Amino acid sequence: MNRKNIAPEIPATKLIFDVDAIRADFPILRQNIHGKQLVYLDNAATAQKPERVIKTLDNYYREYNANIHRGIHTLSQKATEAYEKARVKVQHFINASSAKEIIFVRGTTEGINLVAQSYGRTRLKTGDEIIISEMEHHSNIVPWQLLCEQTGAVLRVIPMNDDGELIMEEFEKLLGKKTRIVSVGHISNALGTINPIKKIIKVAHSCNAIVLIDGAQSVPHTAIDVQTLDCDFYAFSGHKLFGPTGIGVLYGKQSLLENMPPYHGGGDMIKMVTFKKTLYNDLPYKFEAGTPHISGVIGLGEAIDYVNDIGFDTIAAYENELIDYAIREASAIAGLKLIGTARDKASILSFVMDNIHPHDIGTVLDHEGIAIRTGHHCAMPVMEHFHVPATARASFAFYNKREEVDLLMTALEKCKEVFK
Ligand code: C6P
Repeated sequence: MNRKNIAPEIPATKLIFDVDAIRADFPILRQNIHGKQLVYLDNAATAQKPERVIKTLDNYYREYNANIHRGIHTLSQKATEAYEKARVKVQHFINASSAKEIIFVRGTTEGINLVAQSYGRTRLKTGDEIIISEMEHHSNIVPWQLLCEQTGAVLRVIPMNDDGELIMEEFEKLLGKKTRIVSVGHISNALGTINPIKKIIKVAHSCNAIVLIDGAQSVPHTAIDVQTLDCDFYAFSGHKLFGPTGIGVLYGKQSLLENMPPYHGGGDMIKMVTFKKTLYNDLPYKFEAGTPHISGVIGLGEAIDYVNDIGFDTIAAYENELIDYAIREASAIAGLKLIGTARDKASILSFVMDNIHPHDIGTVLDHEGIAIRTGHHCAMPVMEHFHVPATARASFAFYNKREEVDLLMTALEKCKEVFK
């Protein structure tokens, strides 16, 4: 059966920017894997880094590596200035009202744990309720389970339908006087679903619950305005946003952060220490104990400049076309079932194939030079919902091309041949 006869043609008319020029910014993409041109479709796990970011890191270590907020010497001042400049870039990137609301953490995971332990542990008591959803990443499940064990709070879960969309009526039924925290993902890493977070935040606030948004999968694809959203906390990771690994951001409303105790103790988060009493530093330093990931922060700032230069209107328009194309092409492969068919969907194509384990798909694809992720994607409850042990997941960035989608589809047909 010829797929091309089935898949409706989508004209590549609106391809807005020069994707080849963009690809030239990413040196890692210029390599062969098993003798084939690399097709990198594992962007939801981590995105590749543009030359600018790599050069910024290189420059930092060559020219002004020093500890920050401590030294009177020139290098330390230079490093401190670059670090704090990056904080302001992040502030503007998500439209926070103050740089004090930007806390540098290791990633989304640490951001969520910080809120659970600092906000949650000091406020929640037995019988209070925390609402998450069935499609959360483990990073947005386990920290709340730990908090429940510590406080006696109860975890409630918004169910999803078989397209992988949250059932909003069920969410509203779960909400009540006992709800203290609602924590949901903006975009599901296992399904690609874009959740209606603005509505979730509004409804949760009407019950006086605070809302944390896990933005790990959304920041690379869509502009974020935390003030318009009115979320209380927003967490994301730098490495999915074309920046370094080991650095991430927790945004929190200043009024909340001011009243939260430190998460970690150590250097830089204090004003004064005696054995009797310690005075904590002001925001945001109260939450940044110890020497931070200085190069990571500076590199993240450069990554933000890079995506801003392309612009989210352009990115979203291009990526929407690409995912639509990928969905239509994949739907035309007999024996392939998409997992996650929400109406609002971002750049993630999760699927299973008849009689072929996802890990085998991943292995065959790797031999074709195509990198995808296979497994439960740290979202085991999603796998349980769809009664699958794992899925194969191709995830796209703005440097991916239709030709790469075509190569993926050809390789999937090859998988069928290999395992028939
Ligand atoms: N998802 C994926 O392949 P960290 O590891 O802290 O940078 O991000 C954790 C995280 C939290 N929430 C969501 C929605 C995520 O997708 C992730 C990371 C990767 O899907 C690695 S498991």
